Amino acid sequence: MDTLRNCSSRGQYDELYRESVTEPEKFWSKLAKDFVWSADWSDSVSAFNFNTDVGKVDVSWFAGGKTNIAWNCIERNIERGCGEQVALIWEGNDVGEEGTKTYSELQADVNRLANWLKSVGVAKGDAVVLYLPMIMELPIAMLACARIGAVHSVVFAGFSSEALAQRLLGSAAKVVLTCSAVMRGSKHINLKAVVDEACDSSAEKGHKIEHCLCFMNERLDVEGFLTTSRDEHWQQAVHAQSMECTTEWVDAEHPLFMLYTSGSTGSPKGVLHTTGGYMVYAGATCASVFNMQQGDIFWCTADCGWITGHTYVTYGPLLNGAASVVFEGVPTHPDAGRCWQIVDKYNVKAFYTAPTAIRALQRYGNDFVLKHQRLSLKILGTVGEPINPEAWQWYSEIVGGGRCPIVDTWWQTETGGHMITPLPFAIEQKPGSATLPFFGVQPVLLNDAGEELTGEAEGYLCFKKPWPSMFRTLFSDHKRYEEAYFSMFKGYYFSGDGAKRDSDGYYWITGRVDDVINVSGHRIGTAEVESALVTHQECTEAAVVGIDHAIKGQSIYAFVTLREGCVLTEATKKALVNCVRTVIGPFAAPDTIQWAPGLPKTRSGKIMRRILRKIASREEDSLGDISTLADPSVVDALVKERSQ
Ligand code: 6R9
Repeated sequence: MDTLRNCSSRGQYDELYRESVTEPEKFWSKLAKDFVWSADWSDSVSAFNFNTDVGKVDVSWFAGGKTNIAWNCIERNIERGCGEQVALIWEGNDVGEEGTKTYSELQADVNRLANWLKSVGVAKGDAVVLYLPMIMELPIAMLACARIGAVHSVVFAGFSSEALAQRLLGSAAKVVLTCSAVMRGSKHINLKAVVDEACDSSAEKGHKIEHCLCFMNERLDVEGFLTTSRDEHWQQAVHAQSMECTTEWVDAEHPLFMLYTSGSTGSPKGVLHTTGGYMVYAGATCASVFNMQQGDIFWCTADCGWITGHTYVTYGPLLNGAASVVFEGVPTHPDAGRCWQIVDKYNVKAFYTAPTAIRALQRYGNDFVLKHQRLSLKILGTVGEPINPEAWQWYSEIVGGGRCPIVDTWWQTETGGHMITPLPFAIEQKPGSATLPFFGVQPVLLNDAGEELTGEAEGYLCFKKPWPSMFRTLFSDHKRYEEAYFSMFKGYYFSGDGAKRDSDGYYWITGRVDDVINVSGHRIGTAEVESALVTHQECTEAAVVGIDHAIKGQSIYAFVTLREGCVLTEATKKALVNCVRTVIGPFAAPDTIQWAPGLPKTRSGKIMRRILRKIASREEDSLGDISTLADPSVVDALVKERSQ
């Protein structure tokens, strides 16, 4: 890993990159050897097939090798003499709420919880659902699953009970881990009630949750949170367990976790990641992109409910022996200086957040930043959506004081780790560009005909070769995996994003080319929001699009058609928004709801969202070709309706 950490010039990057793509086996095995394996992998480091004409899409890395990622995150550091070093730093919602865990303490907690999981029958390969806020028990629970070879499925604690129920069913988990309640900003959220509803709903559909372990949030007065016979009090149950737990050494290709994400069609997809390749890549990207060294203080503001939290709150930092900040609150509570106060409090070296947070904080003005020192900061990172150059400049000049490189990291739930990103001290940055591929990553831009474009170009962002942390399948739906990602361009993984390459070979992500909306860095499928809207009894049809939003990047604009005789009153709009909050969660709520006397459809009945996007963005002057519409007059009707 030191070779990666020491890469500090463009020449060194070019050289290492060349080696990574010409001799990937050598390159990746060298890095993998930094970790502890109980059995070596066989001769070939990786094997793959991306083309369904040739057979099943299949990817493997380090096959034959055996390892355990929890061991590599914990014992490997303890054996290096870092047991007393801090592994997790917890900062609560309110100022003054705080806590830490050393690597040795983490080991004890992980083992106790792993033993509890075993005591209720969780075995290697079983799924466990985690519905937890950002408290240290969340990374601890992930590691406890990994310790025994169980597969964690973290569900972001902002999802509704229906969305949680869907994921409980989807993963076939029998055990769920949660927390009594939590504060987010000034909002009190009763998580346990959400879990109860979800378990009941899942039981109605024939899937019974047998055990629910509930962490008692002692900061909040939640009486009677143990409501059913499946419930157990976390602290009491876990305290009774032994601190010793046998590590389950698993095959490199043993599933580590699944994580649901939104696609352009259908229900959310259970992206499945395996152990060995994910571990090596999470460790390598952290070492490189955040220049992470043992003992560093690293803060990624993402929630562990998303992939960014998996790789850059939990696994990556611990694999590098760093201390990872777990922040329960929001950046504007109690005021917009909270992040910089935390940076100073813990001497954070690298800070990693989403452009939406940067834009939101920028709006509060510079004073909130400038009243804190921020001298410990060396690297600033962004992820989740394209960053506009104004926000980039503000981040660089005001937050970073002009001293910190900005790493604009492009990647996805599916990719497991950074794919296109600057290395902080080796690659010159350009505001708004994710710059160049990470080691071993070979992006290609394709045109509509599936031809590779060379030089300066714009096209579909695809990958022809696998990288270690690539997802291996969609949980129990390999066919959908092939159809959703490998059928559009035979022989390529298609990311769903468009990108441009400039004359320096730098990549500029232009955003999703499918129907996925990116609100505040959260991926939301149009189909999911539409099916939530039509759960309202008066709503017969809905079509949603994303439109530009100054802070959130995109916001959701919904067109709805109601039953004959029904009127879209303010109350109905509210009720429709509530349907989305209930089915998905508050973060997916549309900002605008417009009545649609009809929707622009092709003769085959496909909604043309391109046209709706133009109408919603008030750009009807540039509608383009509407001749394929079954009824072109709906366009005028929608424009008229919008202006009312
Ligand atoms: C890690 C994560 C993935 C989608 C991706 C793209 C967008 C992420 C970006 C970016 C431009 C960046 N995206 N990082 N767009 N520049 N630096 O966010 O995963 O939630 O799966 O979202 O986010 O559109 O396809 P995920």
